Amino acid sequence: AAIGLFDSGVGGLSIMKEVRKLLPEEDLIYFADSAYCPYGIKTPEVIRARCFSICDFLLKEGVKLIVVASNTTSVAGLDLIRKHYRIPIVGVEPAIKPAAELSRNGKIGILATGVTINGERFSSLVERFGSNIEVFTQPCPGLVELVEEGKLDCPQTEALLHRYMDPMLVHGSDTIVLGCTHYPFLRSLVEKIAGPQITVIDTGEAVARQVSRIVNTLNQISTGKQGKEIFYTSGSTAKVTPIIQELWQDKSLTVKHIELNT
Ligand code: DGN
Repeated sequence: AAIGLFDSGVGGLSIMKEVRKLLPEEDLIYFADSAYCPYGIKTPEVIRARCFSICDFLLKEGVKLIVVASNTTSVAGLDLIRKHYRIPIVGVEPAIKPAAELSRNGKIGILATGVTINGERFSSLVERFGSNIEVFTQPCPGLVELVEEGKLDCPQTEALLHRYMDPMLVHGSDTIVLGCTHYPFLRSLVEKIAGPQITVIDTGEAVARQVSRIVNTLNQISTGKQGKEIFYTSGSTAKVTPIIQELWQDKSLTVKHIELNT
């Protein structure tokens, strides 16, 4: 059985890359809900309804584990879908704990979507791990859309990132958290703006380790074969295919369109 991952768009591929590194033999099914992207401007009710439709679909495809490869979606729907389904469901959250441990001056900056930052899950994370440090949070409208368009390294993206990062740099943050799964694809620009003294972190590897631990407890016999990837989108394949090909670094991969009603 495969592992299913989903996001509002292509951002969750940053998590899937790390999962692939740790679990080369697993089949991976990715669902990009591009017709509903970005989730950041949707109501929690809409996001939850999408979660149920997508999880139902992934279960029909026979997955044994689902990764909610989006911070925004984890805030809005993770608890609910965990109660509803029997298979293990892994969510993602901004790496506040590792950032607090890494920071030398006790100041960290967090880039994420508004839904993530305003969520209860986020404030409890800050309370748990950020009580001794100064946390500068910055919602970043527009960044997800730029990644969806494949504008990973262009003046427009750089200018917007500057606008979002400058205040936290002035604040003196020495550690910056990429709190949205789309942002690791902007890592080189973020690092360029931040400069060499600043540490930039994301959660991909930690999530992949957790997925790997769970998969190992499901004790299935290893196949010894390279796992396959299957990509689906609810949006236009003509638009989504080139960007998934670029981010997954495989110009020959195909993306299937699937309409999921809520
Ligand atoms: N990739 C999602 C996240 O990690 O929050 C954001 C997606 C969105 O549509 N806002």
